[in-house]
Amino acid sequence: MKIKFILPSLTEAEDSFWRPIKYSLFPPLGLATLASYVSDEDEAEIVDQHVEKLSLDDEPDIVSIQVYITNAYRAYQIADYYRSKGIFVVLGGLHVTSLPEEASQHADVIFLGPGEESFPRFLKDFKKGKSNVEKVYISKIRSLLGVPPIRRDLIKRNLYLVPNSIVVTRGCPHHCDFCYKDAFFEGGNSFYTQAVDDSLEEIDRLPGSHLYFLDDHLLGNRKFAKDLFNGMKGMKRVFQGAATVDSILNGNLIDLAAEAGMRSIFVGFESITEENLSRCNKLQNLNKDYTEVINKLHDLGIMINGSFVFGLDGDDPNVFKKTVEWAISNGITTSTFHIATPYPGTEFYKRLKKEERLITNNWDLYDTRHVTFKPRLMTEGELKNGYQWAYKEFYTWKSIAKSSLFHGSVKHQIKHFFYSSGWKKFEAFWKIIIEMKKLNQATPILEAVLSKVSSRNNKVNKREQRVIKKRFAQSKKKKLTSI
Ligand code: B12
Ligand code: SF4
Repeated sequence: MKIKFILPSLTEAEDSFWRPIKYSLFPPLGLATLASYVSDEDEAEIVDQHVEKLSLDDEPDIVSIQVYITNAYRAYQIADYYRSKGIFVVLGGLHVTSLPEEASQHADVIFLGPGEESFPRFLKDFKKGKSNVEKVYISKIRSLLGVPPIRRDLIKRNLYLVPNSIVVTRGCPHHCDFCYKDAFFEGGNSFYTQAVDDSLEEIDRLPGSHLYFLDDHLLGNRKFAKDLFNGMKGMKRVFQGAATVDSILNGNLIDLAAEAGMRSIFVGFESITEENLSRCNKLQNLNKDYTEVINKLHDLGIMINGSFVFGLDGDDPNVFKKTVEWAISNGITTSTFHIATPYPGTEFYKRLKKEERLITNNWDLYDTRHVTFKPRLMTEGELKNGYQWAYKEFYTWKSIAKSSLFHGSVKHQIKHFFYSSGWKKFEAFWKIIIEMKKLNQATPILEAVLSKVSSRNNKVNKREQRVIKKRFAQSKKKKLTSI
């Protein structure tokens, strides 16, 4: 029996916003996880349409497709095509879980929630004969204990800049109202981890030194994270990951992460206005001193990728300038800006729907680059233009240089400059490497940029710190009424 796993590319792959490098970063770990349940006598193949051509003239026994909101229409087209040839098609992933009725029109079977328990259950039923197969498989048991190692042998490493991406947890302990996670993990445990020893073994199996943890919140379970980082000491790894503001401030976990090799971190600041944070239930950021977070990370030589959302109900047209200035003046290395996007299934979506503020249900536009609802304190045009301006402004050479100079040590300044400009300013270079299918040969450059900087040299001067702290306190305290 042959099972073909497909990650369809998002619709944007054909328009002018397409950035090949962004979609050549990570291999499809979800599908490689599912493939680990395919028995030795059966054949499995993974095709990631973002980085390779998808041929449709084959006849596998099962086609298994991962559906995100932004690739949903393409996923349905592929599914419809295979089904028209009489091939058995199964669909799963975040969008299927959010909108099962929509997805089920394009599939023989759909899966709701994570697949570690439901997918092997389905394979067993399928082997007994198609009549034994259910229409909908709902994830019942949520655990990563005893799961087989993911099928990295099916990943074409040369097509990715970060072939060593890894996930050692699922979900997150928090409940932000715009996030996919509560809807996806509904009806069961929504945050759980691997056994530390399994994670360490998985890390050991990965060649090279660079790792990227794709976990929503790597510091979310403190005991697990502590044991993981202690176990990683001496493994000579450099790594990137994500964590929340409160977990960075709380205790010395982040110091342990740095000792284990953490060199860059994705932090969901989301908004510099308290009002917004409390409205979207981002309680883990409320009343937290962002400047302290930044200083702590920079002192440890950890670069920051700050995530910011625009268009929340407390945002007026001043939000773009304020946020960009804040990010630059705090030495944030890279910023990911998003237009607030109400994913179906989230509390945010339900609220906007009730308030009749949704303006489209074209899922292609739910990519955090388009406006899909009526903002409260600005027009749709102001939101879209402000978002585009923010990206442009943050990544001008002048801004990159200014932000780099925030750091006390020359080495950190240089690293910041190369990391930030490499990400946004060398599109042509990346395109050539991608076309040559040699992307993994650029990974050592990334490893060099992520090399350690000494914390002793990395302190910004005291006066500068005081100014930043004061400026931020003023902007964060601003109430909605006074904006
Ligand atoms: C890595 C990542 C990316 C990578 C994608 C790399 C890749 N090749 O997959 C990049 C950087 C390209 C990316 C881009 C974007 N991303 Co992204 N990304 C993620 C991230 C951080 C991790 C994904 C991951 O590997 N998870 C770990 C694996 C093990 O889990 P999984 O993939 O979900 O698979 C499991 C289940 O879903 C299920 N499953 C999945 N498919 C199937 C199929 C079948 C048949 C079955 C049985 C089960 C099943 O079983 C798997 C095992 O449990 C997630 C956040 C997250 N935690 O999921 C966001 C996330 C998926 N991204 C998101 C978004 C919005 C985007 C962008 C639109 C953002 C943007 N503005 O550009 C783009 C568009 C992506 C696209 N292709 O459409 C949202 C999706 C929201 C939604 N409702 O769909 C998420 C959830 C982030 C968030 N919190 O909002 N992303
Ligand atoms: S902290 Fe991040 S992953 Fe966790 S619920 Fe909030 S947005 Fe989602």
